[in-house]
Amino acid sequence: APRYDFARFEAKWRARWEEQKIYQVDLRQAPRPYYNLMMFPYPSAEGLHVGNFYSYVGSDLHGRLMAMQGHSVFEPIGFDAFGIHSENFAIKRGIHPRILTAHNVEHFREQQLKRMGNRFDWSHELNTTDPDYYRWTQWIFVQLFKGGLAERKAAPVNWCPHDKTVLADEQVINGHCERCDSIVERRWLEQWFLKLTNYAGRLLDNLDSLDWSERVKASQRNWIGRSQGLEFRMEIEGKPGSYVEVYTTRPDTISGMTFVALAPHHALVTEITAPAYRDRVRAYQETVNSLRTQQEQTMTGAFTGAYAIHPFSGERIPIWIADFVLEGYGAGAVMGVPAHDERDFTFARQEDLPVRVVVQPSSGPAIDAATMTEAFTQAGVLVDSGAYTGMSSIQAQEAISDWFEQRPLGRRSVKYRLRDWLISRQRYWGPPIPIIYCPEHGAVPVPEDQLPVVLPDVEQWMPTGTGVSPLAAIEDFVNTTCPVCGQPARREIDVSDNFLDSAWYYLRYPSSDDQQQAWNPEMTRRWLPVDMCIGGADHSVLHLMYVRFIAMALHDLGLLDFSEPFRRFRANGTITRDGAKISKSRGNMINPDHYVEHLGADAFRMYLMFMGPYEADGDFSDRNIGGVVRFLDRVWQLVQQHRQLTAAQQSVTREDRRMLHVTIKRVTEDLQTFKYNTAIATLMEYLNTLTRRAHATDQEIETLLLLLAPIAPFISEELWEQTGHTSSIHTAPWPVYDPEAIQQETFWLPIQVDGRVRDRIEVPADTSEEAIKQQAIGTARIQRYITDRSIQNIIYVPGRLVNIVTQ
Ligand code: ANZ
Repeated sequence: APRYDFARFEAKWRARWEEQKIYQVDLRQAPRPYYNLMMFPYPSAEGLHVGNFYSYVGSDLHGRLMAMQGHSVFEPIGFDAFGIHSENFAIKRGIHPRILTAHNVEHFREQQLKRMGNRFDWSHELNTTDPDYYRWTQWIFVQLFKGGLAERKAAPVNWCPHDKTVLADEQVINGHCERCDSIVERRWLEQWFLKLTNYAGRLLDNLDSLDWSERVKASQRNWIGRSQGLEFRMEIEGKPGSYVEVYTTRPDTISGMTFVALAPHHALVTEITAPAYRDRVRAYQETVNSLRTQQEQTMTGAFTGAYAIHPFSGERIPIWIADFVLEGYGAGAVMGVPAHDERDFTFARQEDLPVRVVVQPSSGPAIDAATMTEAFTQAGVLVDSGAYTGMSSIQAQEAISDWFEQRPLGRRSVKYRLRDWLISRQRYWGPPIPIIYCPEHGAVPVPEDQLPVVLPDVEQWMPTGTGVSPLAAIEDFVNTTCPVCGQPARREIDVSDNFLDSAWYYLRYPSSDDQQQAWNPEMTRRWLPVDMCIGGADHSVLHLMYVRFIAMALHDLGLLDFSEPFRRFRANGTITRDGAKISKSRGNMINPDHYVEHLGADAFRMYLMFMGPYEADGDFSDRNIGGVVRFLDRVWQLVQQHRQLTAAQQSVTREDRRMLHVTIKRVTEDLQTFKYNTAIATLMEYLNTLTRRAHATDQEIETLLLLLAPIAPFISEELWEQTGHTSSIHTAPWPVYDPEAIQQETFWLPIQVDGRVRDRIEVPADTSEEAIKQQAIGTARIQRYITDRSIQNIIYVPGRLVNIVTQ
């Protein structure tokens, strides 16, 4: 028989599905809404990569299963087409991002997404660069601004001195420019921030009750970085009324403080620096504008000539400025305890500052300041700490915190490492931030009926090299009037971060054709929150944090009923090659189109899902892809042979029936729990079982096709039609197993002694002949008949009877 001609049938079904719109749901009527979301792609690189494919196919398997199980599944897709990814790609090609993006979107949609066999509902396609979309991105910004959640302040940006451009944080790899590897500097600019930190506590606490992959929740907890400590102030020598405030998580180590360090640009620096140190401090502040790389072990700093007064001992403690102290964290200042903090230890050794041990391990050898080579950072027992000597670290932390709170010179406080979200980008390819600056009225949001602020279509779109957005040069754009007073005013020239576009797209899909509002309340009530979102774990902390934050903020502003966007989230594994992440720079790219072209979408889908557990990371190799191709061919052959059979030739045993139902059960449960690889293995075994038999039944063939449908949607659809079905397999109901059929079958056997029935036994269907004979002679009743006779023979007629012949 001829082999399965995937190219012909995949083309046939793509066209048919599109024409019959079988993947479009009527959003207003659908009886059992189920929103199956996948992360929309950046249409930036050469095309979808194998990681996108892997994620999308796995998500589609879920959507298809839910649909066959009776849900009205909405599976939309779109393009996250603004931002640095698209713009950098445009820079590399020297093509205007508008032209290149449109071209890429076309390629992604027609050549890739439509071929992969996902049940996308294209009638709700989104593109974030579409003014109909970013109008609402801007509208959201205005709502946040009005709600006090958008704020403008001076902040450092990453500046690449070689490329002469501002970089997004994601483009700074260990302090170096992602593109040219120069050390990134920082520059100060007025920037817009969204107040993510207002939500730190809720973003953290809600995680406990979210049905999300644990690995994502763990990353988010870590990124939010809650810590509990003491904030306290110390007097500055010779400056009554001036204090330096520090934050510590180890108040028990306070007697070991030998210096104080401020962030280099701390507000106190100018005030406290002694005249003799001013030049050196100023020079240091300038050099420190180069960001340190994370691997760098050396730290830099400068002495201010000023001293703080130790709150317990009254000693003079030198105040330094140092680059390891972060500006925006805690109080932007630390008490330096070299003996018990690694960074402080490194800094003290370098600057020759004293090391004073005040915590000793509760068991084992004591620490000696003169010989220690690294800080002792664990809890222990206090020494040389006045009234606190002898306490455990835990006791001392409480007692010392109490001491400060009673004065009051300090308070216990909770800090989060999470920062506010800097959304200003001094770039071209994004939605202009909808703000107008009026000399009289300050920053005024663009009135909502004037949105969108359209991104001007200009020739000079490349980064300018001045650190200022290319939009600054466009007079028509910049010059406007104040919405409040009508006087001349200037527009904001920065665009917003690409992550803002993707922080709300899921809200827009169901309402994609609504021109009046960002999301239609009725659609939103019916379809949201998203039932299942599946995507890469690499988005654990940026995208997936922002999406939660925006939902919470919109909820608090009264614009959404819910505050968590996704009921469930599952992270698919990351595909690697020889353990390394796949990337263009490593030259280990895998071209999914090649496989689709040569082996078919079904085979590639099935192979990707067969490689390993869907949620686990794993290496890609196409070594075993031939096995999947052969499997599909054998399914094809089996069905071709089956079509020759007459109904009379079909028969099943109890065991055949049991296998059928066991297969349904296993495949269903594995698909539901994302064990796609074992579901496929079960189907492979089942195919072997069927091919070994002379004749499979219609029901067995149908079930095989139904179970295969989510994984290999094309071949299953074609064979479904060939076996006489007139409507799509993808709208057919999912098979349900019969719990009774999967029980091990048993049967009753009459036992004769010399041809007369004397007893009956119940035995499992697969019991061996020997075991049956043993059981037959062992029953109490049979024993009575045979005790005084000798057994000449035991005859077993399979499934019918046992006859014991005596002498
Ligand atoms: C003194 C001390 C002694 C500290 C000791 C630790 C161990 P987390 O857990 O991350 O919150 N710190 C405080 N503010 C800082 C800033 N702006 N930049 C850099 N480091 C800062 O860490 C809190 C600890 O980090 C604080 O506790 C402080 O050092 C440091 F044996 O204070 B500790």
